[in-house]
Amino acid sequence: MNQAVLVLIKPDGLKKSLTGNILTRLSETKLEIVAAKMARVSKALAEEHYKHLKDKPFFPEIVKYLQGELHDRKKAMALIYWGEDAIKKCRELAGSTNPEEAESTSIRGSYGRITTSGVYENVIHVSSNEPEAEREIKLWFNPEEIIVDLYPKKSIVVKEHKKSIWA
Ligand code: IDP
Ligand code: MG
Repeated sequence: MNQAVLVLIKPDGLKKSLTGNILTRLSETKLEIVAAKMARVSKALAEEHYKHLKDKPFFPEIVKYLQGELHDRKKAMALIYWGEDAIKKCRELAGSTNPEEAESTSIRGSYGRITTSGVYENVIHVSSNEPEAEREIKLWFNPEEIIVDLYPKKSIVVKEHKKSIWA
């Protein structure tokens, strides 16, 4: 069954110059990349992304982590992979949430660490199931940024909408 999955290269992955390595590892899946961008991560976006974890003691730290506040990098790379069993394939390559428990050859096992304050810095996010993938993809991307039609969309006419164009 074809699926879409959101993959984020988190700020530690960017700071450690792991983008190329991570994309190379993910290319083993033979999945198609249907969207990709560098994204600024506001507090609101990070809180919404991790809203299912808002009661956890580590919630404030992972919000700061995703925002880039722990790595002096206020950005993340967001990608959508699409194809057969995309979620399972990408999560397998990513490895377990705790980088110390992740298989050593997985992306998190290879590059992740646990900080002294206890945050699992695991370099990559992968959606955990189809409803979460849909929720996260709609949070991170607009329909026109994705080169295939993933979910129903609608056209609206926006009046006096301020936007930047090339000068
Ligand atoms: P996942 O990223 O493997 O789907 P989630 O449970 O969704 O794991 O947690 C989101 C992120 O929060 C993890 O990737 C990790 O960075 C962090 N995290 C999760 N559980 C813990 C924990 O017990 N201690 C510290 N950080 C954690
Ligand atoms: Mg998760």
